[in-house]
Amino acid sequence: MKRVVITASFVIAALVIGLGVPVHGAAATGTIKGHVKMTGQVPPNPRIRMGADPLCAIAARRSGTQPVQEIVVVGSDKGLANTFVDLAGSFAGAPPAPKDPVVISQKGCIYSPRVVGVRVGQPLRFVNSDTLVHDVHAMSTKNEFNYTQPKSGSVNNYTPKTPELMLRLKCDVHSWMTAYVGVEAHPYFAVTGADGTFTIANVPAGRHTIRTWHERYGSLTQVVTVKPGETATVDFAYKGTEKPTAKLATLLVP
Ligand SMILES: [Cu+2]
Repeated sequence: MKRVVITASFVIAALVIGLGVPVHGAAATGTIKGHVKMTGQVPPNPRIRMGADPLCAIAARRSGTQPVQEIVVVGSDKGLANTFVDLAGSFAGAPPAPKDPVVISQKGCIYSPRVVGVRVGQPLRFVNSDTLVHDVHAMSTKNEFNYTQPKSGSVNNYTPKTPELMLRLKCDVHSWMTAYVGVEAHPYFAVTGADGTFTIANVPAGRHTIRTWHERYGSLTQVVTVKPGETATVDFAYKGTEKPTAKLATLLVP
């Protein structure tokens, strides 16, 4: 009799576990596509004066264009580039962080990309592509590092330990150099491209809070419902009159 009870318990346990596993794994996720727009007047970006380091000034002259702080970059159809987009909340079943590093280069004394996302546990790689010294410094108490990169080809890796929105980088040699890194515990994030569009794939089906972050205009939030195997569309619009929050003000470049 005892054996029968134990066997029955196993069967019930197996059924319960089985019910928790999606039958059609791929179909239990969907895609979010969106467009971030700047509907107001587009302000000019500040020019970067690189005279403090003649080697940077020479590199900039060689590039043939006057370098600017690419704070508000608007493409066709008023799409706002360099906007970080992510889902709020935690996702226990998310796939593990990729092993491939997210690379931030320093070329012509400018960080590229300016806005990027990385997973906790995924390497962030800094590469010096200039023939002069840079110093990558995290303005952070959650993910602290400071790497002096003395020459062309210098490489350092840092693996973030804690989620952080947003981690600001600055160069201790060149005050104008700025980049922002969204450090995420899950993979559901993106950065808008030159046309302001973004795609977040393989999102678990359900209702999610989706939010944006822009270095000048701050955050916008919406709720989106993702259906299995379908694409949900979310559009955001900044007016251009948004006041930077206190935290944003401390991040803004001079
Ligand atoms: Cu530098």
